[in-house]
Amino acid sequence: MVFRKLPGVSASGMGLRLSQKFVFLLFLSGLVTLCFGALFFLPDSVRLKRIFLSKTESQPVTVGSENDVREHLKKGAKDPEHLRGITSAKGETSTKLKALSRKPSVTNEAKTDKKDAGGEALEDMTLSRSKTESASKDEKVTSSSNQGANTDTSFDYNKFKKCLLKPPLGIEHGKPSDPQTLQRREKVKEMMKFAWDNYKSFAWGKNELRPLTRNGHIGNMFGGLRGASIVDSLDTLYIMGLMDEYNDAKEWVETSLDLNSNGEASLFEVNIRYVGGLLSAYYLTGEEMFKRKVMVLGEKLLPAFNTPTGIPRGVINLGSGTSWSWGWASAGSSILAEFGTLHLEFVHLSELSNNDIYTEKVMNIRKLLNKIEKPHGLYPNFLSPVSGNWVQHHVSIGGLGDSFYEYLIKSYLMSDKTDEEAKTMYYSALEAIEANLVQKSPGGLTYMAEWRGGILDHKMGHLACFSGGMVVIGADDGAPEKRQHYLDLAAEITHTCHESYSRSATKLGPEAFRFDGGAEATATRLSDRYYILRPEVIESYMYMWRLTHDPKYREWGWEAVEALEQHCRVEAGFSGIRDVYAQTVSHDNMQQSFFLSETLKYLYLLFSDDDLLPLEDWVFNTEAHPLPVVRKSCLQGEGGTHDKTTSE
Ligand code: DMJ
Repeated sequence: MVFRKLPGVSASGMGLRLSQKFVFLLFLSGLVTLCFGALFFLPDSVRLKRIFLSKTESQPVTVGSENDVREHLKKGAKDPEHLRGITSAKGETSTKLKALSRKPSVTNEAKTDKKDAGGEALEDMTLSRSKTESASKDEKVTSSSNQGANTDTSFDYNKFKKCLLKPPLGIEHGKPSDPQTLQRREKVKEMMKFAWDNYKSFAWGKNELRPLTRNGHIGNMFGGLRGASIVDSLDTLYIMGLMDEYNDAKEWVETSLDLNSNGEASLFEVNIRYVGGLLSAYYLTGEEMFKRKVMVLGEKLLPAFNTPTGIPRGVINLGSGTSWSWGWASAGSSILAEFGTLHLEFVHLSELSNNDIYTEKVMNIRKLLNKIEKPHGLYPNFLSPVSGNWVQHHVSIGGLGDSFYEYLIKSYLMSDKTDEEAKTMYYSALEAIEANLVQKSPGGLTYMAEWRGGILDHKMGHLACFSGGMVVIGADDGAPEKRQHYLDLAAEITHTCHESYSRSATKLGPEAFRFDGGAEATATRLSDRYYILRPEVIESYMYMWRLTHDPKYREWGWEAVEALEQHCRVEAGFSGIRDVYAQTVSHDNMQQSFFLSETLKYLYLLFSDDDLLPLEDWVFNTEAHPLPVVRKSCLQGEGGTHDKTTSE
């Protein structure tokens, strides 16, 4: 539009007539309104939108991506398919959570949305404050969102011990009688000591060890909490009888684990590693300090559930209690494997505190998942915590979905087989998985494909290899006529996962392997070739060994030990590798904390007798922290089901 000054006509300083100026201003304000309104329709990943609308509340956001947080952060720029705008791997360059996500103010959202959704948000906020004094100044709950969960810490540990069927550490700490197995077990113990000693020397108090550069890594998954490797190692050190190391770890937790952090944490990661690690340490040792710590931490996680549906968001600020969804998660959604992997720990938080709030939180998730319509009986990976609806139809037994299924069967087992709802949900989910995802390759390998709105992606992630173990621990409790079928399925999946290891040059398995374009259990993409000391394949060997005693599982476990020693052991610890198919490996400079809590623990159990943490009494959380079966009637009654034929 061109404005010209007309002779003899009064005009403004800009040379416009009043009416022209008015029309121009009208046009301008219309344009501004239009642009601002358009912001609401932009995907949440658009930076402009985050700048202008960063504090907006209940509007679902739209950010496309797949795979779980761990996977996103790990894959980082390596794999564009998995990533929109996230640049680092867990254990590699740090990623700023703020850049990934938006932060709705939970408090306001809870207030505004409760009526519509019938959620529990407001109830949470009106709970009385904690009656329990914190154990130390470190443990003072400073969060404004303190919801008064710590009500009663008078859990009777002695009674709990009497309700176990067997001594946790067996007759002789599970020492195998066969000399070769014993020697192998000793080797695993030496690996643990080596990994621990190096962590202690170079990264003490940090979250993980960087073994090449000999320093510590903090990362951004734990909201400012430190010592992830220490908390993750407590039970492994204890069951291996590494008592000096265990005592160092315990002392650090007591004196230096500061729970008053104010950072942004993954609810899932803090739960499985810190809550799980502290719970196990308490149940195994009876040290009250672990219980006090875990109660304080558990309470700090509660505000994440203050959403219209009660489905927690993925990220929580441990100080303020503010929570929000991962920036990469589709449409502000929560992730199935994250909100579906809280049940075991939260039930135990209720047990220890005598406060049902934790159980209520996870039962509410269960209720919603049970009720919601499922495409072909399958559970998609993304769910809106605002509407309670699925956001995308991507189903996977690997990243994003995995431990949700694991926690269904384990909830049943941990309830002393009383949680019928979990049982029904697990076996129906497994039926749907078998009907839609389980495939046989041309070469005869059974695998679990991924499902995208009805279309199969013939890929199996390393993470999905836990499912051999999951299927075998549930084999006995399904329909009797299916028992053998489940045993066979578990064996076939474990065999496929072993193939993914044995077909590589290093005899370690890639992050993901495919069954298309001529591939059979091998990675076809460069970005899928790495191995980060993951436990899932070894986890399945351990369960398969316990439930079948087929010696091949111990042999396969030993192959993994040799490969780890040859390719992952470096001068100052263990490191992941970038390409399992390369003859000469390149290390990623990260000793993951789950290597100490899971990989080495499962190997140690594989070479131990079955009475070390007997499966009748213990269920492992998804980070391999053992949690006891809850025998309600025994705990509430006289107690005492202890098998007297065995000794402590
Ligand atoms: C662990 O942190 C847990 O096992 C989790 O469930 C997924 N995988 C990593 C290790 O691979």
